[in-house]
Amino acid sequence: MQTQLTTSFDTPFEEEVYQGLMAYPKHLSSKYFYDAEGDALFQQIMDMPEYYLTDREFEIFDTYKQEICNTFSSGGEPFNLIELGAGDGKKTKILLKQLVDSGIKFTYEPIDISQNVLDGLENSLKRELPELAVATQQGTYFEALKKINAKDGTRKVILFLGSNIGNLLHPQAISFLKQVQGLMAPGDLFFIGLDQKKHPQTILDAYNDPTGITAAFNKNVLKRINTELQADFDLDAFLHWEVYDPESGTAKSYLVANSPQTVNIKKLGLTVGFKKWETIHTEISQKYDDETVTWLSEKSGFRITEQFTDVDGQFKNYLFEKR
Ligand code: AVJ
Repeated sequence: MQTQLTTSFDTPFEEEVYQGLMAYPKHLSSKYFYDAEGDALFQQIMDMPEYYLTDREFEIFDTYKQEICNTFSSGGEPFNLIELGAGDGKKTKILLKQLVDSGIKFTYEPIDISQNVLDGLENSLKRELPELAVATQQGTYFEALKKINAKDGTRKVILFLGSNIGNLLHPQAISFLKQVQGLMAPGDLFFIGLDQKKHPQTILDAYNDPTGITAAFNKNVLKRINTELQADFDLDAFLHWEVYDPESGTAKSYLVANSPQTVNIKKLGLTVGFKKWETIHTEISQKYDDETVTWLSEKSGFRITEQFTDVDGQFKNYLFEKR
């Protein structure tokens, strides 16, 4: 039973929580995992042995930094290096160092949903690469896109690493890529990292670690609802559950109620009932193959001009150009 007492929302978070918990089946967006605590948990995830994505992309950059940076600096004129969802920049720093060392003129513009993450990144860059020009921007990917000035004459190289686009279903990903494509001028580049289809168990292990870090990360959205919207979710009353469909390449995360319960969300004037085993779908992490990437690129007006992969073909970085 769900009671509605109020319908005015102060923030997109409030509105999305309201819509998601009133829906059947229930859902919440993974973009709300990332507050200071969620950022720290994702940092721990990237350090886990099971979460191979970060290590494989790091390996690709370490192996091909020269080739990658040569493609970015083609012609040698200055450019803006824009990164969507920059995070801690651990992998990007390999490329940044390479570009700085080669004397190429460029400005680094990291964009992230978390101001906390951006502050950390800016500080570490000041220490590690003091000569680098950095301009951070806080916002969602979609907000960030609006801030990228299509008419700015400076050449753009846009980075979208870490398989971050995997949080979007294909139609959303295509619409996003189309928007990026629309902001690009001829000669601009888009460099994207996409996790590849692989042994299903490897994927399940990456999203279902034995220490429970991923579970805590998944439940962080409930924790945020508790603190920011004055709610009383019992975090122990939900299981973290991961499934992977090897046909579609879609990994999905759920929170599953292990007992019947009622949750009050004061800020929304909302009471939400859960039946035993009722689910909240919280995240998708899409896995790709070359056919799918070619299809996505063509659908959104791009052409793949280069690709780089690790020795086992677990992860790939693709260079897209406007068609
Ligand atoms: C940051 C979206 C790439 O989906 O692999 C990690 C987030 N979720 N473990 C991913 C995540 C659970 C991650 N991305």
